[in-house]
Amino acid sequence: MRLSRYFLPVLKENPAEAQIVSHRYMLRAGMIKQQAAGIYSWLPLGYRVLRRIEQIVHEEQQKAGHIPLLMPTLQPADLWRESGRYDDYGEEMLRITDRHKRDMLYGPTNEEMITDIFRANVASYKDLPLTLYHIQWKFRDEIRPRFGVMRGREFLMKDGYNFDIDVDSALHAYNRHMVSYLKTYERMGLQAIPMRAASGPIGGDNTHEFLVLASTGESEVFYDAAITNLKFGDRVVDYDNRAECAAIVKEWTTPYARTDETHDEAIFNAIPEDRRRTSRGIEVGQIFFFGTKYSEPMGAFVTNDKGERVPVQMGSHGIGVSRLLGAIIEASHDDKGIIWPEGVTPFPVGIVNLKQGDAATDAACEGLVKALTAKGLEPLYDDRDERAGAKFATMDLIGLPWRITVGPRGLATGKVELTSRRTGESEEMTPEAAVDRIAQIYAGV
Ligand code: P5A
Repeated sequence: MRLSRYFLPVLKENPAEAQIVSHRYMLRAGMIKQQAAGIYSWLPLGYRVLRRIEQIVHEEQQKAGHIPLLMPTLQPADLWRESGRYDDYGEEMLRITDRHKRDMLYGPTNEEMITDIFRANVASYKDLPLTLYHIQWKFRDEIRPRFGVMRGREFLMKDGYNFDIDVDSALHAYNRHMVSYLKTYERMGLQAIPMRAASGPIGGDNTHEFLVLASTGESEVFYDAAITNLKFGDRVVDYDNRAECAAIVKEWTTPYARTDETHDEAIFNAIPEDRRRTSRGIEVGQIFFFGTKYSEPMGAFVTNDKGERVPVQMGSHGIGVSRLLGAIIEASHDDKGIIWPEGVTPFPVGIVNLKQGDAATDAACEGLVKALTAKGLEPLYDDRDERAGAKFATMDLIGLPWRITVGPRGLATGKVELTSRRTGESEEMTPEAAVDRIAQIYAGV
């Protein structure tokens, strides 16, 4: 992509309304534009990152055997009357009346709708286990939307729902979700710690939140420092293997880690003092097991192997897809801008032409664009007629993890410069070597 033809409306000044760094950088880097309190347009650069995050979520969900579908954003109120949540949900629910005076709502979550889909189509244990999920916009009329996409009113969520014949199978689905989430967040360059939490309006007793440690997080968290040493790495998981999934869950849930809602001072104080940590965290996901809370009142029953009709056991599992952009930036930035992890970067590499209009530098840049694109690594090429300083500042702000700088001085000896955004270290090499290095870096992502 040529920057001269792209739409990247960067801001020079710090927007006054942004209180935290991720919000500030998302506005300055031209990723989002606020349209109303807590409601944003996703400009091209932000949209690219959002799509990358979605793609990782899809890949990891499907590896776990979960099936994508798409439900609408608008829902009939009657479904929520069946579960009893229409009145309970309160002012966070955006209620709408259509032209026929039917009560509708903009879905804050989809437990009722998915239960309706299930009951209309599944009647036997033979069709279980089943986990369906979608990535769809939600609306919660938060009283204090703030911090940009972190606490929006309209936000993108991955929400998945498991249907199982008995409690053990449903707990396996819970474990499968925890395992797949650990892998998902690691691929985004994040450490998200599962913590015992409270279930709120979704229900059930068994629930974990996934928290990214950050001083700007809205939750207070307490944990044993030992948990921060755990890495998922490149384990290949057999998601049908209950013992294997349970063992991974045990590994991550044995060290103490809880939000303030479930924090227990006595257990916490039993951890050796040098490992006790109190911090703030950003909630990037939550998983729930709630059994028959929806299936029972909504009549989602199946016949079991004894021919009896039993309510299906359920859980639901969410990832804050749009919130993740903010969380990743909070966890990965410096005073010049964002530093995208390779897994989610909008472009794998930027190319800076130091002498636009010079035949040799232009040709070298075009050559790099071609070679990288041929390897599926579309670069962002800054071909604007701008000073080098301004080009570097833009690249630093938008945070591409790698930059190739092309100038007449280097080209005189056949070299370009490859720079890491994270370390700031640069290395001179031939354009071919730079392309190979970038390809090598992204081969493992
Ligand atoms: C699980 C999936 C649920 O809604 N029902 C379906 C369950 N869980 S949750 O914890 O309430 O939400 C899941 C994740 O969505 C993100 N999130 C938000 N992101 C941005 N702005 C908001 N206002 C907002 N509210 C929730 C969080 O990451 C949360 O973990």
